[in-house]
Amino acid sequence: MCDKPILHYLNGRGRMESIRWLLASSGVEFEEQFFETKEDFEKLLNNGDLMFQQVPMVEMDGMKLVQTKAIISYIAEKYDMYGKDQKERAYIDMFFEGTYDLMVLLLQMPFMTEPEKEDQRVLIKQKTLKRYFPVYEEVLRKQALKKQDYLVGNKLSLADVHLLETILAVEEVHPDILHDNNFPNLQAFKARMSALPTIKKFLEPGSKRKPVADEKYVNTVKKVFLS
Ligand SMILES: N[C@@H](CCC(=O)N[C@@H](CS)C(=O)NCC(=O)O)C(=O)O
Repeated sequence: MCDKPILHYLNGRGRMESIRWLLASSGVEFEEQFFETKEDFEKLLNNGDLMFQQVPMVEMDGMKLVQTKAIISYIAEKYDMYGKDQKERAYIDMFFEGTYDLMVLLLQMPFMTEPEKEDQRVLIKQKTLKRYFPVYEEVLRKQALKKQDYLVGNKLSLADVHLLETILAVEEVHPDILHDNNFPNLQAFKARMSALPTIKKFLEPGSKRKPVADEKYVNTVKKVFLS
């Protein structure tokens, strides 16, 4: 019997990647069971393991957890990444939802046609610069005045982990976005966060972090879910 969480998904980012980030940042080791074919996915379905016939699914603590945000909340709570009280948790949720909305735009991109991808690139830049990054820059600026390194309280939380994941994902599309647009606090945050031992390890080659979706992955997703 395996005590580590077991993550059931494809061998790619998708909705599972933020769960991988959160576990890894919390210093929690996990196993992964990938499926590559429609038949593999159907096996899980036929076993009745997927409450809504969807993944991600995470086996932990005797449960088969589904629904990404429910899984993330459970893990954040369990590993003390969810603030010290209800108010901190409300802010963590708001910050997380903001970066999650931006991340959805990024996750959609590999599945688009080339002209659609170009439009999406523009949309991501516009939303990043006008809506999302200024919020986090300002929060971090105020936190820095109080000598606090994180978005909420003075402790690493889900909000920080997901912000770093999102910054790195946006940079894959717009590499100079932080530097060219005067986000000094986000730049400092990125450097600090990337140096935390658990995160540093996750960022190193050979970790369970997944690469940006390539054509092979896109085809696998289509084969498994859309054929
Ligand atoms: N609300 C769910 C959505 C999950 C979802 O759409 N999963 C996709 C794969 S990323 C899936 O299982 N699709 C198959 C289907 O919906 O039949 C969540 O956030 O976990």
